[in-house]
Amino acid sequence: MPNTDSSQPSTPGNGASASARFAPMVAQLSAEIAAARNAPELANAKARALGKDGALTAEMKKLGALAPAERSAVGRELNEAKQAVERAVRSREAALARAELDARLAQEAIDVTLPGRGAGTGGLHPLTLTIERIEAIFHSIGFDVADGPEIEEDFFNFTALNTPENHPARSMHDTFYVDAPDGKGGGLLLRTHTSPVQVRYARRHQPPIKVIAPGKTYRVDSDATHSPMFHQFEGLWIDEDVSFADLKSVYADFLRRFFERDDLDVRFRPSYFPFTEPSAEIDMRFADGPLAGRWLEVSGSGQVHPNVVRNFGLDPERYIGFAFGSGIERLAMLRYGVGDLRMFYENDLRFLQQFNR
Ligand code: 2U9
Repeated sequence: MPNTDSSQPSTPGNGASASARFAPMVAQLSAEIAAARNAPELANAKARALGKDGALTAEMKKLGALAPAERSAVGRELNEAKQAVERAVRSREAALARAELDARLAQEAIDVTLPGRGAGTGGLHPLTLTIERIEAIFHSIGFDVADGPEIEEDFFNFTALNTPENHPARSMHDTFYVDAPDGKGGGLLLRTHTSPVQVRYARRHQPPIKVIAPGKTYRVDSDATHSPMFHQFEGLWIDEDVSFADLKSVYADFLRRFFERDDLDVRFRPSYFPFTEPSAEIDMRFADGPLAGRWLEVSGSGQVHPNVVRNFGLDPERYIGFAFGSGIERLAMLRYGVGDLRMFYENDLRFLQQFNR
């Protein structure tokens, strides 16, 4: 194989046509030009031959001192020498450019035989998967799914839920308030629960009312088990003759289907919420597995307070309501065995991809 690496210096090829008088000089200059390894070296070699202080330029300057007859002969030979050197420069320029292109092509080569990277279709977030699962279960037993604004009016978030201004329970629901352009509060805030969705829904529908409201909620709270933005779903069931027994069977059935297991006990523990009376925490307990035997708090619940039923425009003497509220992150952590709530919000693909296989 001949050496085709044109970035390497080569022997001068075309100085030979210059006449004998300047042949050694042309050979020397052409060799320097051919030895240039890059553009700056080539520019230097060219300057040494043809520049202001170059070797051939010096010969040109000597022409004036010659006799007229000799001057034209030497001048012609000098011209030929100059052209020979210029050809050497152009030839080296072309070789360097070709070498640079070859190097780039080699470096940027694409191996078209490699397998493709795939379409990268993405997948649903584990909290979205959990919400879809909750919706499907409640939908299958006749519950409607509702949503509403995350920026709420004070009335729907608090007052309609039996939590008037200055009620001590408001301090447990500290949230983010929206400034109106006029500098006044405007009465808008980030909702602290999805209950306002059900208030809006109940004011537009007639009993029997069976609805769940999943979505984002906000509180001033941030640690390993609390995030200022989190998700919850709440359920509301209003009719003339529902009872705590109905609430318990619906919620226990939900838990068994959500966790896909039957070895699950449910208990109600007395509690307090301003919008329900009486109120209860719902605890559950697995018989088997790593969490076996431990009571785990999974929801709040209660009979909807008569004042709240009245705020729906309904007569609390005729209608009775039951409600529950559960944190979606908490249920997802228990179902998937996730130890830290913050993993849901960090967008680490190594975590997220595990839910879409
Ligand atoms: C209406 C009336 C009453 C919903 C309820 C709870 C109890 C409750 C918390 C559980 C964990 C919120 O995500 S959490 O921090 N919720 O304890 N929620 S009763 O009661 C309602 C809802 C709507 C109209």
